[in-house]
Amino acid sequence: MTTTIESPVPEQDLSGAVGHRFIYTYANGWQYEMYVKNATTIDYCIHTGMVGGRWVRDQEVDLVMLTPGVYKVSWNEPTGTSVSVNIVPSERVLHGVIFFPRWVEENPQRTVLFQNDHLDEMRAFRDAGPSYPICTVPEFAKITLDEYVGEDNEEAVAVAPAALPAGWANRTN
Ligand code: FER
Repeated sequence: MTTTIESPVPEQDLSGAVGHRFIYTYANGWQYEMYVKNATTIDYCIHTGMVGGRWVRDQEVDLVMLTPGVYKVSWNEPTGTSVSVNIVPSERVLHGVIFFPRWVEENPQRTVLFQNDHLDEMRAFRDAGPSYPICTVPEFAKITLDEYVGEDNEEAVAVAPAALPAGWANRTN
């Protein structure tokens, strides 16, 4: 169905994203893993890069289908970092834009932890700043794994990246 001014939202089918685990490597070498837990929630872990070792469960996100097979996931972290990721699983293409506040760019290691156990601490860092200038990181990534593990699977992202079995992130399909 075509969209109109009055009805600009395409009919939504999130089935190519919800319940999927994506492992991908950005052009700058950073390797990430995102589990789309349901239509409003992701769990993720960061294998390598500026904040490699960081992991997060139950991050609320906005997830939409732009056109069949093309998804967009956007959210704001308790740290103040904002992220928007476009995912095209059939092409194994992903594009992410990360907007880091200044304090994360200056001290990335402060965010390398299991964030769920440090939410108040992250909000305190966010509020202390500095926020600006924002460090914008726009990068394409190659999706190396797209694995359906089911919706609301609490086992999908359940341990620190360092505790995963050897070779976990290098599985491809
Ligand atoms: C991603 C890019 C950035 C992603 C998560 C982040 C799960 C999170 C960054 C941060 O909070 O440090 O593709 O996917």
